[in-house]
Amino acid sequence: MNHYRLLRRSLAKRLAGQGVVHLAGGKPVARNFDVEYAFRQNSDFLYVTGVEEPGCHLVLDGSREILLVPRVDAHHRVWEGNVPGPSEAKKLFGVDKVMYADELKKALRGRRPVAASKLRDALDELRAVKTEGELALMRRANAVSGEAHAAVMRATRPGMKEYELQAIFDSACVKRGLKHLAYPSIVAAGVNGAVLHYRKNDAALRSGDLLLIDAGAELGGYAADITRTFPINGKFTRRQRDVYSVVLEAQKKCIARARPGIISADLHVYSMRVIAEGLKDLGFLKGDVDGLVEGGAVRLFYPHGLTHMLGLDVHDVMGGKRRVLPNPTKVPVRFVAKLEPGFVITMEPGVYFIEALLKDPVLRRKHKDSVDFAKADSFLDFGGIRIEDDIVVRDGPAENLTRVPKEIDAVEAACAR
Ligand SMILES: [Mn+2]
Repeated sequence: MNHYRLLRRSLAKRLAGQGVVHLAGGKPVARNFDVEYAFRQNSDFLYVTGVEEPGCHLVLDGSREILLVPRVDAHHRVWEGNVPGPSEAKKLFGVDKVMYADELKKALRGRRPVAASKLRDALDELRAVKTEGELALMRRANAVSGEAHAAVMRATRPGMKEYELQAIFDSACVKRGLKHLAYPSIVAAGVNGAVLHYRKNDAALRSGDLLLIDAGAELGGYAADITRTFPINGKFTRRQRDVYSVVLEAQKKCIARARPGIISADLHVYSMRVIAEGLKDLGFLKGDVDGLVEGGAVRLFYPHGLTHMLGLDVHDVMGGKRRVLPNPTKVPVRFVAKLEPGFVITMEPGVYFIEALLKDPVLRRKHKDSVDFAKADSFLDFGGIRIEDDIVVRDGPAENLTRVPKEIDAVEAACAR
């Protein structure tokens, strides 16, 4: 409870003298008659309350904190069971006062609300730097999600379907009390690994192929976002090992460089350089590394970002207007910020053999001197490799929240049966 009160105080302090803060919690969304989508609380509301019930409001007026909860009738209790009433909610959530949600007008009467843009920016600024209370939740979300990844590696056999692995992941999280995933799981065997947002998860697993799984659960709304790629039959082939080593090297080097003051976009370009060098050594790329990065040839194999913020949203707030920087690099990057202690970010380089890019006639012409397309074409059955960990930027080396095996020997051992 202290943890949420601390965050409410920080928010109120940041907006002192600018009016009253009103945050509305989420409302249930109808799926069809009498059925609602699984409720997920609004992230800003969750951030300062920890309240996972729908239909609530928070009013912060100076140091006074009012939580407003829905007024429920006997009919509601028959169907939904008990909902904490005012006195119970006051104790449960540690606020000064609890009112009913239908009294919102009364709670706000005569008070000037903070401008929406000011409130947005204050929340973006605060949410970017995680407190120790938040980090404790994120550590646990990662530990449980990591155990679920290990369970998937252990259980994977040729002949299974992707959705069976999805079920193993879900079940491992739910069994440990984490009932909600942070995002829909990507479970991609073989060529499906080259579809960046693959969601079908219904193909059969073939011996000799790789399995890419990008999945994470959330705790108190805080997300884990983890990707591993491993051999379906438990042993990497030579060419899988070669490409995997390039991605792993890029990931480890970027984690080692993720220190306060580093600009995230520069780190992304650095990851492109490491991958360009690796793909050059393997014969996919030709020419000097600067040209491969700036000319975009490496993006044919690594077409996504290296990192994003992680928190209550899996692609979390980017830190508020104060932190927005012009992109200092020549490559398009969405997340451009100077890293600060307390940022939680992902590190997720990848290499893919994507038919839509490698067979594009315009791209083939443009990059004909930089890419060995005959060699790349021979890998169109390969799929892709991504390795993603979640790290906390610290004054010293980053803290890695993700403990799932990723070294080649460790992955093979985790897959052993
Ligand atoms: Mn991610």
